[in-house]
Amino acid sequence: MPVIAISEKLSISPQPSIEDIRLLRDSGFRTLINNRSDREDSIQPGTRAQGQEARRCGLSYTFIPVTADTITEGDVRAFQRAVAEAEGPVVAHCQTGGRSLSLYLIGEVLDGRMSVGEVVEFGRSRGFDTASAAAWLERHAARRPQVKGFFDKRTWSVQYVVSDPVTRKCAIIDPVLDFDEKAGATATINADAILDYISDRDLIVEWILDTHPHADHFSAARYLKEKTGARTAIGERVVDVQKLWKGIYNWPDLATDGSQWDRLFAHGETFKIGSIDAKVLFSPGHTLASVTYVIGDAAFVHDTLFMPDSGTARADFPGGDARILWRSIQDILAQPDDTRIFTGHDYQPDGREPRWESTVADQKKSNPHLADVTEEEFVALRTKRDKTLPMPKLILHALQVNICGGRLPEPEANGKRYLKFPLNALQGAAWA
Ligand SMILES: N[C@@H](CCC(=O)N[C@@H](CS)C(=O)NCC(=O)O)C(=O)O
Ligand SMILES: [Fe+2]
Repeated sequence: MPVIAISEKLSISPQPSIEDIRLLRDSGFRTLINNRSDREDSIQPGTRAQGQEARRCGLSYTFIPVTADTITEGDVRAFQRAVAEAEGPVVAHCQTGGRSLSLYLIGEVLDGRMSVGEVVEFGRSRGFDTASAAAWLERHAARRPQVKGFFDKRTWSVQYVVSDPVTRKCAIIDPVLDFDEKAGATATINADAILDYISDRDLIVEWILDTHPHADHFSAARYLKEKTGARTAIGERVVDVQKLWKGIYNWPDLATDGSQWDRLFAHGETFKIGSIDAKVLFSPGHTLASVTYVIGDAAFVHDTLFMPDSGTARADFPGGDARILWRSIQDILAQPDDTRIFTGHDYQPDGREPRWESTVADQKKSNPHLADVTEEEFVALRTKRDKTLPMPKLILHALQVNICGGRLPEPEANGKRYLKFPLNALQGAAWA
């Protein structure tokens, strides 16, 4: 039976017979991985008989069945983990060895150690047709949305257009409506830059998404809905934020059922941007309603994690909670290591250029609020730091607009719109 070495630790082979398993052991292999479902044909021994024989011969045995057409990234990661954790050398098989080879090669490309062209050549030189692995990788590349960030210097906010290169459909995330509190003036400079980008590229806006009701700027969701006709959405717990602030603003007419948005997303709900799958993670802690949008391989985490040199978001707004924020962050970090993380703010430490993209792996490795930090340590450091932070200068301006989905207050009889502020309603005065 031909056994072909494909890395220092891993070899592949076609289906071994029961007798072959002992021969594999005798030639030094310590682990056998079976990538074949049971009962594909009548002569394969099947996982039960194979497992028994492998164990009898002192080999570790792992069963990760896949079919060529339905391999998932989860299968690839499970295969990588099995090889990494196994005692080597390892031999993996399916019917011909082709599927085992595909699992290995796809993992190499996903981790950036090989290109798709190299995969094809690697297979050819070893007598395998790797067209299905190459096709898998091309499909996967199409699952990688294009992400354009727009930085607003005035509020250090990052707004996004996330698009599907195949269908040209896109979502806008966390757009900012400009506001100068000294002049009481609003403008649509940021939102219009987003609209220009969209029209230059012939994108079709499907969604206008907010990650949470922002406390430091107005949302431009309403304005952009009027311009594009796209649907607006936010996390369903926004109703709790509405109830909380309805009391603070003493605002009996405020509807607290989330009816200001076209859709309220629950934890785990899925939707699509063109052909790309998106899902919603409930990520409270910074606010009661915060969500993360995971779109293809990109997670829009807004005010949970900042760049790895900038720590995490504060948890001391009304409805905030450092321990709950910690748990939300752990859920984000449970995404695959190569997930792209797009933050909602960058406060430019030491005046460096604004940056907003990292990965789960970067965050785990170098965010000082997370790397080698326990839950208790995080809660302590977050609480201590939050005591030193003044309230955002626009919190009272912003919430009354953002709990209405970015609608400015209705004009009064003279045609002018007015904001309303409670006095002595918030903690955190400059002298407190
Ligand atoms: N100086 C800013 C502060 C804004 C602020 O508090 N940002 C929140 C996110 S909405 C935060 O988490 N800040 C973390 C920090 O400042 O360390 C303002 O007044 O707008
Ligand atoms: Fe925020």
